[in-house]
Amino acid sequence: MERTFILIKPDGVQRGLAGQIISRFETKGFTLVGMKFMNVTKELAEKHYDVHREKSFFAGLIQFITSGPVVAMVWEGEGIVSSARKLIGATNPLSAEPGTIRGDYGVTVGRNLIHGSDAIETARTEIGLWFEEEELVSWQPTLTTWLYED
Ligand code: D4T
Repeated sequence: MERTFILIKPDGVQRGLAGQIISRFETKGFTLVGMKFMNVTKELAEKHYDVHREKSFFAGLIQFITSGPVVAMVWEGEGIVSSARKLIGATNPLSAEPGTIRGDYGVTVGRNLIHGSDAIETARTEIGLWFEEEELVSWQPTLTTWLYED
């Protein structure tokens, strides 16, 4: 089953939106397999956003991600990588559709609440960066037969 890495950023935590954001993934029918509440080191933040190292917003982004606790999660489900990106919405919350997390709760790109892996391969890399294998819990929700056909 496909997995993705989801991060509730410091603004999501500070604004008390963690529960509502988690709820979106639960009610969609996805399965939580890993979760931790943590501060992010500069080293981890820089590795996570390595592709943006040369961008003008990189320093501000690292400062923001390390500014307060985050909720790091791994979720599982059929087609979850692209589906999670749809639930999250466009990078700029003002362009994100109403009904998406960023569309409903955010107003600026530098405070866009949540991160989700953009591809299956990226998800694998990010899960490996943020979690040890033993921190992930493989389990079969009893609801599965009501979410998936045989
Ligand atoms: P993340 O990676 O946080 O899920 O965001 P996206 O995948 O939707 O968008 P991204 O990689 O292009 O941007 C990464 C991160 O940088 C912030 N950002 C982005 C910013 O502060 N200023 C900017 O101009 C851009 C483009 C927001 C998300």
